[in-house]
Amino acid sequence: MFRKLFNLLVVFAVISLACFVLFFLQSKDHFSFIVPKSHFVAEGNKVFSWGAKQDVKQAWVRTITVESPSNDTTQRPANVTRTLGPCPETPPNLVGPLYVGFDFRRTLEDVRTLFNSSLKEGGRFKPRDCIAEQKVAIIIPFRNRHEHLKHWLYYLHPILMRQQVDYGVYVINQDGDGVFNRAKLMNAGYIEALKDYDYDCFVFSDVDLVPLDDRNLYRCYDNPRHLAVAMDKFNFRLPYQTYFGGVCSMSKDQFLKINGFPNTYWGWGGEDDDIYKRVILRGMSVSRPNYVIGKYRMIRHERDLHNEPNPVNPDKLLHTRWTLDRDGINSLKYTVKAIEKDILFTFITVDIDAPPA
Ligand SMILES: [Mn+2]
Repeated sequence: MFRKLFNLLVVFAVISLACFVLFFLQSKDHFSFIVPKSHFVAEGNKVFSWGAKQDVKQAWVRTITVESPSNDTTQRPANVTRTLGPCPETPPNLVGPLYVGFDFRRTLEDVRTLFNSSLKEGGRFKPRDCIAEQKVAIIIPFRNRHEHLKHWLYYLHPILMRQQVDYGVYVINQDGDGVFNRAKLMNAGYIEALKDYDYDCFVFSDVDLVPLDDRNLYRCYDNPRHLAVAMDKFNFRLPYQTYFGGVCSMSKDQFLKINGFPNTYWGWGGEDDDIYKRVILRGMSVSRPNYVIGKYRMIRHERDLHNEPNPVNPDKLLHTRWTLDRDGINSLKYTVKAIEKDILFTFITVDIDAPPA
């Protein structure tokens, strides 16, 4: 009697063990509970362990070389000119939520090594297997934030590649120690990028903002778009409904419709609200991704030197309606001091005639 029961128990144990093993082998995804999700980094359409640095490096390279596997690259005979079709409406290799951690040991040289083979001088990229609908210039107003730029480049390049964007990265560096002017630098970036390539879409991004979801597409829409809707700094919410700071995109037409950005907001604050007002005053609305896709991580930092909140700026906002037509891209004056082409970005130093700090 006991023997029979024992045998039954053994058989049962073996069967459940087999089921258990089968269940795991069937779906690799179930392993993720063994290592917490946050220890994974999503790259390409695979998920790699963040552990060994060498592995990650290899992974990046592999992801880039297999861009857009939907096209039958293997079937194509060599030395035959390919006729490329338009890129699909939804990029096929997006992975969704991303792990973003800012590893201080990472160097710019590391980042260069990663993307050397996939980028062209000046931080330029084009999808290899299809023709992107838009040509996008990414404009980053900048001064003394090399530490942030390195992280931005590390995260954004692979995201933009997966998004199949035909893009270039322009870092607009304010020359000298005068008062900072974010909006004027972005205006200069618009003009300088157009000297380089026939861009029809512009994404203006702070150097310290990294998206946490690659479905947040860096492209232009029917209306000016605000991309940074859920920053960790603001508890993943909009600080206020009309907030337009951090990252936004505008087509060339939309940008010209609002006469570009104001040149007269020196120091911190106000310029983003002025831009929002320009958009509304010109009869457009603001498009946004949802709170899931629109998540961002901001690199923590101290307030910059010579970029103090300017008490004059809030008052200026009352006059946007009247200043819009004469303060903007049509009144912009600056001097280019240097243009340096890195493999990861184009670095343009401009003198914007800043008042002394
Ligand atoms: Mn910041």
